[in-house]
Amino acid sequence: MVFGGDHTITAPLVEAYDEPIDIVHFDTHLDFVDGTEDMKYSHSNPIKRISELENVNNITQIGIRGFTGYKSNYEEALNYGSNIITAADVIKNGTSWVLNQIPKSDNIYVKFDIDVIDPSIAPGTGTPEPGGLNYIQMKNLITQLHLKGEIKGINIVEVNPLFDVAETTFLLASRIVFDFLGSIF
Ligand SMILES: [Mn+2]
Repeated sequence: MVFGGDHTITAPLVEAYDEPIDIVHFDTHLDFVDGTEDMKYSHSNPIKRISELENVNNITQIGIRGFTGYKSNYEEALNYGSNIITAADVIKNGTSWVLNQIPKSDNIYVKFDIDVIDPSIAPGTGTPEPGGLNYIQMKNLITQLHLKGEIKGINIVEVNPLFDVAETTFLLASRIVFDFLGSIF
């Protein structure tokens, strides 16, 4: 379990595994911006970098929404074969449906960006977007992930205390960690 700040950190973390791995990615953003030669690794492209790794199989991206993505990145993620589940999909179809969309796996790596949660309860992050998941939806998803296969790791990113209100966001992030670990053990 690694607590990031900026989620640039996620691609090197996944690269460190020397076994096939499937990614479950909770985020507002696809993180599929390619970046430039002098900024190959940034907070906008960890999933793009992960998609280039030979040990990575399926990528499921959950909670996607908002104004900050480019159409070309969306198309690139689809062309790669990313399984994109929007926040609207989660709200419309429910968390059991979402869990059915995640393939069974021997090795699951979870990338958790706090901005997948609605900013009304998680304001302390750099790129908040309205229309996110609520706590119960997030809890249902995160505590049943282990039923899909062995959890190999989780990386929690983008909690920013400078933007937080009454410590709401970091308390929520730590609660999600407790829920997640509790469900596994
Ligand atoms: Mn994000």
